[in-house]
Amino acid sequence: MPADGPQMDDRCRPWQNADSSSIAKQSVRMPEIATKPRVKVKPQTERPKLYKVILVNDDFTPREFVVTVLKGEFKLSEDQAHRVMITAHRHGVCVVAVFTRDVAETKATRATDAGKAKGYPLLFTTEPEE
Ligand code: TYC
Repeated sequence: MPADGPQMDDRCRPWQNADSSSIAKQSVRMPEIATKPRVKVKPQTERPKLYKVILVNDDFTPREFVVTVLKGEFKLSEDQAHRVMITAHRHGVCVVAVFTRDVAETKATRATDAGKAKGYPLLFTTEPEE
């Protein structure tokens, strides 16, 4: 072994290879322009996905109780709550409102549980917006 320590074999230094036609030499050349500068700025905040809370009709829950739950849990006015209730009653379902996933699921569960506590089959579900 030489006095100044171990030596690299010439094959480990392709940039010093005497053969100028070798692919090895070309592959280590730095590009003249490394990267194109980014012009458009990516928005730093992405809008969260939204979820619909859906009121499902049934034959047993009293209309006025549905209205009370809609006013209490979803902060609808008497008029808004009555319209949502009557739409579900006539069509089977009605979208109550849209929220982020956590809020939608929490409100749907609380509203469904309010019916359950009174022995009613009242049901609120959630589904992602398109
Ligand atoms: N259909 C119920 C009745 O006639 C009232 C009702 C409306 C229940 C909407 C649930 O999501 C509902 N008493």
